[in-house]
Amino acid sequence: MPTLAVAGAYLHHKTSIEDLLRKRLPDWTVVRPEEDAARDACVAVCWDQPPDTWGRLPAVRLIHSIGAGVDGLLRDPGLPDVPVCRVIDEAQACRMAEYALWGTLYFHRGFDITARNQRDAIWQRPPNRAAADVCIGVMGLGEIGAHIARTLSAQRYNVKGWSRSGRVIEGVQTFSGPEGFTAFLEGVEILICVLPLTEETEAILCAKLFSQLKPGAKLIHVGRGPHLVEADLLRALDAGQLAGALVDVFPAEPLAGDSALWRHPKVCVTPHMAAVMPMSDVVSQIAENCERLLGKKPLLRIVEKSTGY
Ligand code: NDP
Ligand code: OXD
Repeated sequence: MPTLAVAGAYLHHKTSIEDLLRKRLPDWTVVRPEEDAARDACVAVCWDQPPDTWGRLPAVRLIHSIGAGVDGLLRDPGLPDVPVCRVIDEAQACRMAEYALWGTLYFHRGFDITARNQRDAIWQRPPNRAAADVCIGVMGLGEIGAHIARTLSAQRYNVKGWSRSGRVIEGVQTFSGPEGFTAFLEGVEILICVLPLTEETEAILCAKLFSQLKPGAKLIHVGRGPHLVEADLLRALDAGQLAGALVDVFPAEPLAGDSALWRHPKVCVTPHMAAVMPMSDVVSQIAENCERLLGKKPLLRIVEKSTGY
């Protein structure tokens, strides 16, 4: 019987992924790395795996992320040199687009302002502008970012997008690489970060970037915590350079109770909830790759380790 080991936390899911994998792969033994049988595991299914994971899995031939982002795997210094696959899920991209649309409307239609005003019983209508007059910048145009850009463009927002290699998306003005970055940021009023975390993108949401946006811009951050320099964000908000931020991801999750972000009047914090993938989709993608590994067929959704995503 082939063996699969599940290492780390289950992301947001309460259902046991082990039970679902056992049901979907009845011919496999599903264990945790702490169990003796893990020494035979040819597949590791991971999210936030503990540092001692790899020593317990000497036979691993495929590492499968439970989530879309793989920074937690690729940044693991002990990661074995075997293929890493991830999950790419249409339902997740749709949910991310819903969150981005909600955040965009929250800022564009001034719900952030009316929520603050309500506390002081202030009756004041925020400006009511056409979507086409609002410039949105989407950083990252991959499986999720491209879906967000298309969704906002379909709502008539003026959408710009930025990627590494350059992507063409109908109705979206696209830019690429460091050379296209300044032109991308120019005039952006709502910036949405949906980048993967890599050496190039770490700390990209910093004072220099904020100063290149339209004054009073807003940030929607659904990428990864270390993209954002928190102190720069707080300074930009306090100085009025930025007028608001919706932040879903943090360097350490859950966000500590004493973080200034919880209490800042211009920050809306959400608990890494922009998109929770249906666990059935996650399990069926992992199972398919397990079967491919045994059948010596090409694996699906392999991560390009050299680019870091
Ligand atoms: P993809 O790998 O499909 O796409 C990544 C995009 O980012 C690509 O367009 C890529 O460019 C671009 N990119 C990468 N590096 C750079 C760079 N240095 N400069 C400019 N552009 C760059 O990722 P997904 O769309 O599937 O996911 C993106 C991220 O979203 C995940 O890595 C994760 O961090 C986050 N996420 C957050 C969730 C949440 O609930 N908050 C849920 C799911 C994901 P190119 O097209 O040229 O390759
Ligand atoms: C993620 C996910 O990568 O939820 O954040 O899949």
